[in-house]
Amino acid sequence: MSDQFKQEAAERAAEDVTEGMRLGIGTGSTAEFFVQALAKRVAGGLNIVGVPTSERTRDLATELGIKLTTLDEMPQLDLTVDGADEFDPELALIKGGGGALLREKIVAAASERMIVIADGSKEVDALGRFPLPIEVVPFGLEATRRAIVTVLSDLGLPDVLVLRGGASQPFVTDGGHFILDAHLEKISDVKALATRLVAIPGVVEHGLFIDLATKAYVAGTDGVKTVL
Ligand code: ABF
Repeated sequence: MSDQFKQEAAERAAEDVTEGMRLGIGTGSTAEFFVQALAKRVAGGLNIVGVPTSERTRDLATELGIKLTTLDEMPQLDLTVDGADEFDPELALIKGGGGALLREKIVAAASERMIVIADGSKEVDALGRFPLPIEVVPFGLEATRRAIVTVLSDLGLPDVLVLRGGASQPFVTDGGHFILDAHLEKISDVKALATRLVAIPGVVEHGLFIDLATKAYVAGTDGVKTVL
């Protein structure tokens, strides 16, 4: 069922793509449905160029015949379409469950608009039930972890940080970094947390996307609703 909803949201977003668009293309299972829907429109004659947010998306889009470029070639984009792990009523997001948060955020920030595509299970009143991914450089991992714990304690949040993949075989991002997943339950002040995290030298990025998404297509049993 969830797959069907993801596909419906993705197909709705593909309808918003217009001729000549410069498009950021997201990562994850919902974004893959978007790539498939977009590929159908491209096969039908739509002319667009895409910037993928991960190697995985690059491979799929290439395979399906979507013309791609890089942000260096095309540093300003019209629209990014991407999934999310959670979104709140203000369209603040948690992303990065798939490990592509850094490229996803760079691409979204380079885009004039961002559409989130999701099934209804991602909609929450307050972010935090989904563990917040924090991308860190491998050098000085323990020092960075401690600095993050201090920030979480200062903000009254639980300080449970889990190295993705485990210590013996950590997950490595497309950028060569590690991810610490923070189990926070409920983030009361999203902006304060974001500001404090980016100030830590070993933190490359975090999965809080604030003031980036401009619209969400959310699919459920009642069809696809638009959140603005
Ligand atoms: C990407 O894919 C990520 O930022 C997010 O972690 C994940 C959502 O996954 P899915 O669409 O598979 O639920 O958008």
